[in-house]
Amino acid sequence: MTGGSDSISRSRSDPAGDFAPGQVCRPSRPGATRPGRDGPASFPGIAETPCDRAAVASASTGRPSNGPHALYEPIAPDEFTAAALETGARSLAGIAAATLAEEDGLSGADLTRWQGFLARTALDLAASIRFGSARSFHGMAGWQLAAVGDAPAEVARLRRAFRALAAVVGERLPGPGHLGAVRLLTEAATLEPVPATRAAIALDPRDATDRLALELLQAVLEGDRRTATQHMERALDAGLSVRDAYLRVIGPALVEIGRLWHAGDVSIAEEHLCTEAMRTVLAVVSYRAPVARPRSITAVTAAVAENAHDVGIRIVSDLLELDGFKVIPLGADVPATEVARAAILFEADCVLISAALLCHLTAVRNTVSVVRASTPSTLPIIVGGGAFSSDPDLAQRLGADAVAVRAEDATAVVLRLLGRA
Ligand code: B12
Repeated sequence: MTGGSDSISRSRSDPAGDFAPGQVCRPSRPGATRPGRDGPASFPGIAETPCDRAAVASASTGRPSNGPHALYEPIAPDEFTAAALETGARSLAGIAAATLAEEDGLSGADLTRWQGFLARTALDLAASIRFGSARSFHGMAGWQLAAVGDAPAEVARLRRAFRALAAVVGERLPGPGHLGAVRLLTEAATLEPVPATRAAIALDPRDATDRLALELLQAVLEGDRRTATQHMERALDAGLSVRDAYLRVIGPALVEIGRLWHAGDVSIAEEHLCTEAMRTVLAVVSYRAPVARPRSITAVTAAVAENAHDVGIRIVSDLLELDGFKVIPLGADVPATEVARAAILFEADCVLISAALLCHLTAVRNTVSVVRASTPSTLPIIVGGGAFSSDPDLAQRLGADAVAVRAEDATAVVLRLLGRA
């Protein structure tokens, strides 16, 4: 996170019960009027531009799926440089952050935050270089730039941060491979934020499902899970399909909270609160799911080791169940050997693995290889999640049979691989 802030800028109440466009469709920055406290009732952080639904559909991760990075040269896979970057991530980040601190007068918590951000950037860079995917790194950097895109000073600081890391990597990393790392970082510093991104991931209160997502967010940010679940139950009673509840309400609501978090409009605690409350809403939705005609296909699903993001794969699991699969959901941070063990124990017909960040890709490769080594060679392994959004070709390089970035594509991909399409 570059924008982590402890400012609280969400609405405490919405007496008018209204998210009127224009009135509430605006980003809230720290220091701006606080709705519900010292200003008109509104939900913060909603972009002025109505969202582009097609873009939302294609960028379900909330990250840019294409962009200027397409202009740059590919990079060759380089294990040596990747390992050196991983080993040195914290110290390289420390030195780069010190340079940034000097240039920008940073100290205390700000400095620590940038140090953490740069260490994660070094790990993401390591994964991009290990698997030869310049597109992934540029996609991640483009998303970072876009997420602070309405704050020019933050964009400029982010560029300086990428340059500072490039300089340290150039000086300290051994071997000729460091030139590739320096190049990717330097290119990242020159990327333009993808202007559509902020609008594309924002919710439009004029759209019925977006509005429901806003109502849920409003309720959970007020610490009111009961109201959130009641909103959802009412919408389901009124005809909202379970599939749309997952894909058009809960998923976008979480992506929106990520955007607000990234922009510094909600705190980490508020994001945690929101994710936690959404689990309750998810439980209500899955309870309301119609029983599907069984297909006799068993799927083991898991977020790879060190991936704490399990809501995406939970949605994938629930959608597979809606489509008649028997699902064995293993949740977050699952060691490779345990994925393999579950695949054997439950006689899985397919395994679906989720990775949110680039630094999870090595664990994906490891999981694929452990599962392959202990299950029939015909068992399809499908990967997906945010880590693949900029470069779907990565799936093949990691040994998987297919990638499906969006949850709604999982069923079709599995059926195709099993020859049952
Ligand atoms: C909630 C959240 C967390 C929670 C996760 C809680 C939980 N139990 O899930 C916590 C607080 C733990 C967390 C931690 C971190 N997070 Co986080 N997190 C988020 C947030 C806000 C929402 C994630 C989410 O649930 N999204 C909604 C779901 C529905 O989307 P999804 O996961 O992408 O899944 C969809 C598709 O990708 C797809 N899919 C997913 N998996 C699979 C698998 C298959 C097989 C298929 C077919 C499809 C598929 O289906 C889903 C539905 O469409 C996102 C913001 C965002 N834009 O998503 C950031 C985000 C993903 N996190 C981010 C970061 C940086 C982190 C941390 C590194 C932060 C830190 N300082 O420590 C850590 C890393 C932790 C770790 N080791 O994994 C960044 C990643 C940026 C990047 N580099 O690309 C994001 C984008 C936020 C941001 N603004 O920068 N995070």
